[in-house]
Amino acid sequence: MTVRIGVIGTGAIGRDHARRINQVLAGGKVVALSDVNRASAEAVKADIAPDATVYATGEELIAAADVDAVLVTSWGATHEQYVLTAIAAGKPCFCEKPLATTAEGAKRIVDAEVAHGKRLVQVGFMRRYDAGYVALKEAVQTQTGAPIMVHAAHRNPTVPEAYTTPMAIHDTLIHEIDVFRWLLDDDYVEARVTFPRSCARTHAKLRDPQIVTLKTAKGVVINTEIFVNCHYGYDIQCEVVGEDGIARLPEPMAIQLRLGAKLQNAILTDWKDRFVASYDVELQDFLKAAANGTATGPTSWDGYMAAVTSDACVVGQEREGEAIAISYPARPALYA
Ligand code: NAI
Ligand code: NAD
Ligand code: ISE
Repeated sequence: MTVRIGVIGTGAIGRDHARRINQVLAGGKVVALSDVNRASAEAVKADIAPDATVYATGEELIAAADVDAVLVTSWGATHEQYVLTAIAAGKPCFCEKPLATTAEGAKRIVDAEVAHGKRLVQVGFMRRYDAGYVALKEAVQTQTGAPIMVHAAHRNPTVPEAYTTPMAIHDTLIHEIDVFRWLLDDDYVEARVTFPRSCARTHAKLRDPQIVTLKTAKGVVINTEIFVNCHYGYDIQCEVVGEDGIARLPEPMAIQLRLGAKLQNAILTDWKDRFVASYDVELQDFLKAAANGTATGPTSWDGYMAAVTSDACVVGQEREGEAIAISYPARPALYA
């Protein structure tokens, strides 16, 4: 079966996901596009999906009879309305992170999916599909002994002026928030934020870098540096310290050069390249489940837990150095 896909939001990642579906993966075809900037949807139609219909609104796209499943890749603040509309239409929906920009919004999605009675939503937490993180989880479960600490870093070379201090959490750290819950099979109880002096390359509305410390229910402490004007590259680091040893996330494959009296490995500069394979695998997983009218992978509940944790971290930014408690309701049976 070919799953007929509608894409809402055809910017950087919407375009890239449309390319994946039409040119890389099996079992799907982009038949519908929508973007508030209609020219962007028209450009994706011209370049990638010539047979697709361009709709004026995401709601019309979701309602279209020939759309079997939906990709929500518009700006974060618009995700909730489209995911709720897709659930109401009973159509599988892949939603880029964040599932919603507030915990209340994410909870409304959880409640709607639970009321529907069957999974329809997959959240775009692609790191769970990264071969490096999968190998790291295996090593943590079988070799290093019970985890005690995690040291991590999420570094972007640069960000635009519109990227402000809370976005370091909602937009960037959210990947670590999700992947460490999954990696450690644990939940968070406390968050704390510390700001070193800001780097020279940042702007007035962004304190960069920041250090976020999360504590889990099992007592693991995770320190993550978020540095989004690090200049030198796109760099994701992670080291898990266990009772018996330490496991480290592998570096992306790179040719080693002996050149000009230096031993060198190139460092990537773009998230699109760093996680290219994971995006392929997550969307292939989505197509497979959508063909059966359901969803798999990261759940609405994972999106909700990420939102609850993000909100606590943002409070932590406002109350530097203070421990902010994280609490959440019981997990519904649908996500057991
Ligand atoms: P973008 O700004 O390049 O693209 C967003 C597009 O959505 C724009 O074309 C915009 O016109 C459109 N749009 C905005 N509101 C809309 C609405 N109500 N209806 C239809 N279209 C709308 O942004 P980008 O970088 O593609 O990010 C999109 C989403 O993807 C965000 O949620 C972001 O967090 C997520 N993302 C995830 C990444 C990952 O590693 N998983 C990487 C980059 C982005
Ligand atoms: P972008 O700005 O390049 O694209 C967003 C697009 O959405 C734009 O074309 C915009 O016109 C459109 N849009 C905005 N509101 C819309 C609406 N209401 N209806 C339809 N279209 C709308 O942004 P992006 O970098 O592609 O990011 C988009 C989403 O993807 C964000 O949620 C972001 O967090 C997520 N993202 C995820 C990753 C990842 O690694 N998983 C990486 C980048 C972005
Ligand atoms: C972007 O939206 C992503 O999701 C990238 O994976 C992340 O590294 C970046 O900081 C975000 O802005």
